[in-house]
Amino acid sequence: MNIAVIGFGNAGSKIADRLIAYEADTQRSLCRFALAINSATIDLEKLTEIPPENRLLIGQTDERVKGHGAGADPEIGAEIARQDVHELERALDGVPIHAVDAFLVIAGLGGGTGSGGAPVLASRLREMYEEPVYGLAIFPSEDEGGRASLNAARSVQSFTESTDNLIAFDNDAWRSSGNSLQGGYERTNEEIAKRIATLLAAGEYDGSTVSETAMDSSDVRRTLSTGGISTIAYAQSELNPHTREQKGLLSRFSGNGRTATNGSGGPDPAKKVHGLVRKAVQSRLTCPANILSAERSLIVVSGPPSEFSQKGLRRARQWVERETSSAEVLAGDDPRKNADQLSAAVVLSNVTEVPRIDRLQEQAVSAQDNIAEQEQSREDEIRELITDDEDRLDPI
Ligand SMILES: Nc1nc2c(ncn2[C@@H]2O[C@H](COP(=O)(O)OP(=O)(O)OP(=O)(O)O)[C@@H](O)[C@H]2O)c(=O)[nH]1
Ligand SMILES: [Mg+2]
Repeated sequence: MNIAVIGFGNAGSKIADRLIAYEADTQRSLCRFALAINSATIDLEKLTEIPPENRLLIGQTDERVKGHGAGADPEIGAEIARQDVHELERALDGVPIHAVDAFLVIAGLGGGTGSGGAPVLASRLREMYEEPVYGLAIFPSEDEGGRASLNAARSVQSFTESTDNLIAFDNDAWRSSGNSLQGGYERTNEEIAKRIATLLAAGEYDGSTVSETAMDSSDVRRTLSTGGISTIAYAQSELNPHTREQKGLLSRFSGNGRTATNGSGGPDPAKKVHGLVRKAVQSRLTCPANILSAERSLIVVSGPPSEFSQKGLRRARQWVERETSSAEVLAGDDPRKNADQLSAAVVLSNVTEVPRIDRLQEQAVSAQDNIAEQEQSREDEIRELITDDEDRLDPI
């Protein structure tokens, strides 16, 4: 499908930027419009793909913000989104709505601007347009502390209600050890972009011969129309590693590099497709969840048509149906003649057992209690400090 992507806050904008880069790298056609919204000037300047005229700074006239962010306060994030709603609407004037099948609003939920603002924007989009509005929510990792959990647990309520489907990504499950946070995020954002692009770009062909089991973007819409929260499984396999290793550079010039797989003792294509889908579902999901709780699922197998197998796809579909006990599992191919990988994305839609959300809520409740307690005791301490011991003095 073709989408209008909107990144809200710093994480949201960076991931939208990365998605556009990934789309270009893999010659997909996905984002027909991109917008980055933030309350921090400096973060907007760092983007590389979204053009400057599509970067919107909000909250400039708000005393508490003034170009420096919402300070991890989602109330401020929501307020400035409401205050600047006309600027938001004006920025959306550029959306080529006839060419767009859906909106995707992306935000990290641990801070203020994205967690507060993204649900406000999503609600407005649903009022303004007929097209579905999907969200991509990034949960903070546990070591970011109570305030981030509190923001996320509150935001996930309004973000789920304001979207047609909220795709979840848990930073906690994807934390990389031993690397700088920034380096870690770059890799993580690439992984997010891969999964979103493989899933949502299905149905927009690059001119390859259309396979018989080609995915239609209406299948993606149908699967995501459940509402609730979704998670994405993904796996990829490089094409012809065997042939490449053996022939090295020569294969590039002999012209038979890629097509050699099937005829030259490579794995049976049906097995390969089926195996890849299994591997996807058994590896790390964007947000860990009990796959048995999914309402609907959809499998996209993306790569050169020569690697596809109807039999493999059918078996994979049956396997996912059994594993997830989803009432409905759709499956299709996404032909990309120039791809150097075969990849599979499986979206598990409306999963209702997501341990990370329960944990976020627990942390949020205790953070909220702590914050209230600390505020009270600080007030008491200030009063004690500025009043004399036996209360003999009066303030002026
Ligand atoms: N995956 C990923 N997560 C990120 C990235 N940057 C930040 N985060 C997460 O997103 C959350 C929100 O951070 P930001 O997006 O910087 O916050 P903001 O929406 O700009 O809000 P304020 O800075 O408070 O105005 C953090 O708590 C992190 O969990 C990123 O590049 N990738
Ligand atoms: Mg920020």
